Amino acid sequence: MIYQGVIHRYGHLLDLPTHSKTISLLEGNTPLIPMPRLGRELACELCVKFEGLNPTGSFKDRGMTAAISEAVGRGAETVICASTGNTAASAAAYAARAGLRAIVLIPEGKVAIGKLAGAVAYGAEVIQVQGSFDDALSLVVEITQKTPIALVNSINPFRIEGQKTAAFEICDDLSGAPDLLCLPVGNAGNITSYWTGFKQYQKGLPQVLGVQAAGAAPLVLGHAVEKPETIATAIRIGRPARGEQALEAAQESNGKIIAVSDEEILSAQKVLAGEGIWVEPASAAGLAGLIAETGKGRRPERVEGSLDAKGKRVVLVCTGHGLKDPAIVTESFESPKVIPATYDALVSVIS
Ligand code: AN7
Repeated sequence: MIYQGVIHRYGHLLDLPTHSKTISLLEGNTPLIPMPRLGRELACELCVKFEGLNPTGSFKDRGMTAAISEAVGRGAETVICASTGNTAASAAAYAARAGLRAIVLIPEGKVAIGKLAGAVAYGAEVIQVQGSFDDALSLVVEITQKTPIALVNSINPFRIEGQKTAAFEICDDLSGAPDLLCLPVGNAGNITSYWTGFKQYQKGLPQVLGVQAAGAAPLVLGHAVEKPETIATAIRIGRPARGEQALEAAQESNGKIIAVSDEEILSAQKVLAGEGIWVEPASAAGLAGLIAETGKGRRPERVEGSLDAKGKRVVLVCTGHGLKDPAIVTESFESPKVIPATYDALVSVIS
């Protein structure tokens, strides 16, 4: 049968109201890519769930199809979200598909260009807020309490329902849950969705390693971060809406939530690119966390109580495509060489 998106495939497992009217861009069905070379280095059986291959380039599309389907089915005319970028692009695309007005609030100057461009291209009204994602989210919550505008951040329960489908796909592809799941944590909707999905699907439960950026690690510090900072702008979030549920997922799964530095994130991004998988910085946090926990260079303080991945089936969730944030790469490499259009010049420049 032709693939028709996550609601068509897994709708019977999603708690969506009967008034929902499916709006889909055939999101989901993303590949679980084996990583044999990197797996050998880390002494585990490693795969990447490449969520950057969704229609708007991130995992957000799984939840957005559900949230927009519900909103349009109940007659909403306008949707709104706060976003570090990917939610904005996804909301904009699905709202366009549904014929809804989309308003997206982003932290001024802190959204990667591929995400901002996406939101604009899909026709959203983009508003920059002089503040953080957390400030923007507070504004969005307030306006949706006072007006009929529909909120499509992951506070919206249908977002979580849709995002559970990634856990279902992994279990279907592996004929069971992996032993360990590593993923970045920002507002904590995704870790909540995976854990809910694995528990519901009953094909086994992974340990969950949630990874925050050190400059935006409220769940590791145990308190909100007023001024979050990280080059991984997707997870530059100081007050995660579903923080409690993220901590529960880590605890119930016998996993943990850790923080990694921006250097570790960028280095993990390079490692993945060296295997042919280009992801945005936030999406490399899962690998950075796995390396910090189990790699040869693991930090001494992590040896005690660190997760053991040896010989285990490990899935890295790579949440967004590298094309979302080209600047992080192009700013750090030298411009490609320029040569005259002659054979001799080519030979001399490559030898
Ligand atoms: C690539 O788009 O919060 O822990 O507003 O874009 O569910 O928040 C993005 C988050 C990981 C963290 N990886 O997921 C937004 C937004 C990427 C992301 C996360 C995000 P959550």
